[in-house]
Amino acid sequence: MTTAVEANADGLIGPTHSYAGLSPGNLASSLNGGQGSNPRAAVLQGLEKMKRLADLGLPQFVLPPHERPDIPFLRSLGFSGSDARVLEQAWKEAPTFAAAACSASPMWAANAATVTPSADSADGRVHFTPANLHTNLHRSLEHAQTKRALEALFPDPARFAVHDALHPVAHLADEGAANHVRLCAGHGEPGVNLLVWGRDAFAHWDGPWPARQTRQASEAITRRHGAHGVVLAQQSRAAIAGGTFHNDVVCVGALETLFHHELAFEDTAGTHAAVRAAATGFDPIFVEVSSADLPLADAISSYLFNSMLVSLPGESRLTLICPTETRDNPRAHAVAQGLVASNGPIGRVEYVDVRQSMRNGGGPACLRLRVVLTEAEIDAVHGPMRMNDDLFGVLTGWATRHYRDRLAPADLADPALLTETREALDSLTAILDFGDAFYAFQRT
Ligand code: SUG
Repeated sequence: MTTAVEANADGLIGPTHSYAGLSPGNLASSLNGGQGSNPRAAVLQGLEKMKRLADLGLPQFVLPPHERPDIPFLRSLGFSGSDARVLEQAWKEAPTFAAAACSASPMWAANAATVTPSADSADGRVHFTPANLHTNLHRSLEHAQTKRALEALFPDPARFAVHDALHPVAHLADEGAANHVRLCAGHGEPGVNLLVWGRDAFAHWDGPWPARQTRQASEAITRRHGAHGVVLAQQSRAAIAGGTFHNDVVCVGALETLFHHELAFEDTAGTHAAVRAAATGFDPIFVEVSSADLPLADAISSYLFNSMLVSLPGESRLTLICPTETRDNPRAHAVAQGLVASNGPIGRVEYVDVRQSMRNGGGPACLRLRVVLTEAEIDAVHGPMRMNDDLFGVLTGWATRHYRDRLAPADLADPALLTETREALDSLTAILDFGDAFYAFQRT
């Protein structure tokens, strides 16, 4: 039996972090659209969370922000001249595209890719498919740079396979690991890969909000990864209608435990049965929270389930790492306390402050990509991207130097922000040892 651990790779929040109301069906994004943001507080909150996980004994990696505003994208729309002029003209003539080009959305690394660990893949490598994020314009700009970042972090093709995103078309709309939960007896043992899809690519979709993941995308990913232990389940239509734009808003799992809201799946009994049937060497434990105990609206506003469920070294029960919004919601807090008191699989609940991200619908679970790695695989990862006390200190100083502590929506059009962002990213590539051709602006 191989031993392995569940590492996390978090998206470092970028200097253009803002609230632009870009994601219909994500209630926090719509509610806070147009408000001012604090990119410096945002990145520091993200860094604190990464440090906390590293201190708890789990390998933690950093994924770099993308280049924003995305000038190459705006040029592809026909804007020309200097970069400053491209930005100015785009904001004047096509403000929706300009706003999309400025979003710091790559911070939500749960949407970076779907990952199949080596214990579950046909060729014994760890497989990654960057998500095409086809449903939202601003997010569809991410996958090529995400692939570059994953190749930087996982450079050895003998151990890691970083695929292209699926063909970017509505039939294959894919949102990555936000709709994937892996259950297992131990991280290094074969697992059950539960993939949750929102709509069938060839059926009419008439929900009030987009269903972002197609069944066909999930199938294609597991096929190209040669993934074993696959269970496909339909996300409940009611959950999507209520604002569950990804399954990870109402469901999280770790080891044998699947923790979810009553309304997570269209067919809960069928999903449980299929997970049980696919599990080899363990009995899955389902911890289901009823709508009576926690109405869906509270589950979404408190983000109880958008938490990190982790197995910490030396602890027999799991720890749930929730956003402070969970503690602030009396019903969600009562459920969290009940879990700990119950003698069930979750023995501890901790809280982290990621308020800046939360206001765009991104909780602790959204900010991280889980990657199960063996010791040998960890040794093959690009070391400078691993969080430790030194990197935490360096990145905290870097963010404090380069990030604004206030950003109004109109500031996104400021050409000085473009210059500041590039300076920050240029210095980041030196810190993370990427060479000087990682970003498009460095290659031109
Ligand atoms: O895709 N919000 C992101 C939040 C992603 C959360 N991820 C997971 N649940 N895994 C989204 O909706 C809002 C950007 C804005 O409106 O400015 C945004 O993209």
